Amino acid sequence: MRRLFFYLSLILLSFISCSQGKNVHDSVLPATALKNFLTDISGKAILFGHQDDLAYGIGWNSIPGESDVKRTTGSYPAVFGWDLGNIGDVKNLDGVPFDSIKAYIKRAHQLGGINTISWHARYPVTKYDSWNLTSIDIPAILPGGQSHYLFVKELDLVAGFLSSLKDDSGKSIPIIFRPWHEMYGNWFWWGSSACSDKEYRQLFRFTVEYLRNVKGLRNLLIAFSPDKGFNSKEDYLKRYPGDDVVDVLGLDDYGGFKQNRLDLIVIRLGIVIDLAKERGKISAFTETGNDKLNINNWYTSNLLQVLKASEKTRSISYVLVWRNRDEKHFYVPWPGHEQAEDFRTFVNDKMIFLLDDIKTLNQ
Ligand code: BMA
Repeated sequence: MRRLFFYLSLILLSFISCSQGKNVHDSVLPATALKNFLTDISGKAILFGHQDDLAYGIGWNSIPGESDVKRTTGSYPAVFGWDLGNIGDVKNLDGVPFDSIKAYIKRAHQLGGINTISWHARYPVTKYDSWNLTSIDIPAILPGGQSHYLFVKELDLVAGFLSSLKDDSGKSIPIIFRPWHEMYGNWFWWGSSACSDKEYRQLFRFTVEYLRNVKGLRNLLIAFSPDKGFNSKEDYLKRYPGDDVVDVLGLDDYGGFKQNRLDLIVIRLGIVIDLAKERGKISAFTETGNDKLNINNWYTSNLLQVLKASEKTRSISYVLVWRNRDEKHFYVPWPGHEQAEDFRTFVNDKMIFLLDDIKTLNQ
């Protein structure tokens, strides 16, 4: 009798999951569902993302429902980027209150979007910002170091924030967490001038192991996100912390566009995609853009060319452009901007998915 009940429940469960169709946020473990979704869409669509999209834009700040991507195209982006820099304060490093970020993440998730979080971390000992290289001592903050407890304190704040991200029914919201990014450049304290390759791997591994094993977080896909400072698979992997602590292989590349070397971006994306395929990971163009859009029709003449350069580049799962702070620092055109029409042409491409396009997958 018990066994019959068990089989009947199984049939009922599979019926329920089939009838719901494919969904970005289905399945048991939130992170696994997201990983499966991103794997499935590879080659069919490239999701478009924007940093701080719901928080502010050109000429507006904290107006519920607003978004520069939506103002210009009619749809929200498919991917929403956020940052935990200055965690512990009321507002993040770009002036967005952490409570608001939480609400935006919840809203984006509710709408069917994907959230990714970067962390422009302060150095835990001095609390200087990510770009300040004064008195950096990585061994001091690693396990066994005299200031390790200060690093753990920061991670506790990060874990507190990430674990508080829940939907209305109390289920954890899946997040692509992207710590210690652009590690081959020399501008961050975890970059090439103040942190060795070995120290970097330890820093990364400790972060992920602490969040997953000590704090028990199950809603994270972890992204490893180098800047353009590599020319081969070997270079890309120099600081790779290991397959067990990474889910998404990324690329942050602005310089290739600035230097008009689209060919090099295609090569770098190719390296990321090849490695991701070999290792069963997701590949993503985790950060890019053309600040102030000073390259003519950048979205179709540059970004789309790179994304659609080959069968291979088309298999990237998403691309995220940086924030719209004001008219002196922005990446997405607003409705009256001279490249607004070009941006609409870009998002109307069959491969490029905004939030409304994701919704059509489930119909
Ligand atoms: C940079 C700029 C800065 C910002 C930082 C973190 O690219 O946008 O103004 O503080 O990212 O978001």
